[in-house]
Amino acid sequence: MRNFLKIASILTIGFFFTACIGEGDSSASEGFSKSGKAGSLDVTYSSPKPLVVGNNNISVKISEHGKVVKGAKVDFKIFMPEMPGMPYMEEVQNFKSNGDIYNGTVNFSMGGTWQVKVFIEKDGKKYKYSSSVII
Ligand SMILES: [Cu+2]
Repeated sequence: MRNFLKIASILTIGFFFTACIGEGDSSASEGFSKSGKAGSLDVTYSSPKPLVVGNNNISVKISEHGKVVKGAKVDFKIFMPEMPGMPYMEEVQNFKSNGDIYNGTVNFSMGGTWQVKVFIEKDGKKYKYSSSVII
């Protein structure tokens, strides 16, 4: 019985560990950060604080083959599908370029799961990064 519990707890810890890595969350830091691919681009979006209902300062960092991508057009879109008693909601922000990152303020108007799309235009090419967050 003792061995079984030991194995079960090791498996549980292992599962959470894998889940975190798989999601691309950096749970170790206090803020929020998530990353993934948009074609050949690596995209990370983050906030110095955990995301909340209301305004959030969000930064997007883009790199290609390890090199920071500057001067791209970055649109940050969030949306929540229609639900019983709630219409479809969306917000799109054009993020301003600020050195190596792109910044914007995003307002999550309610709690729940929001879909996130980052549209990037670089050298006439279009890229899209899809993600989601739970507020
Ligand atoms: Cu909703």
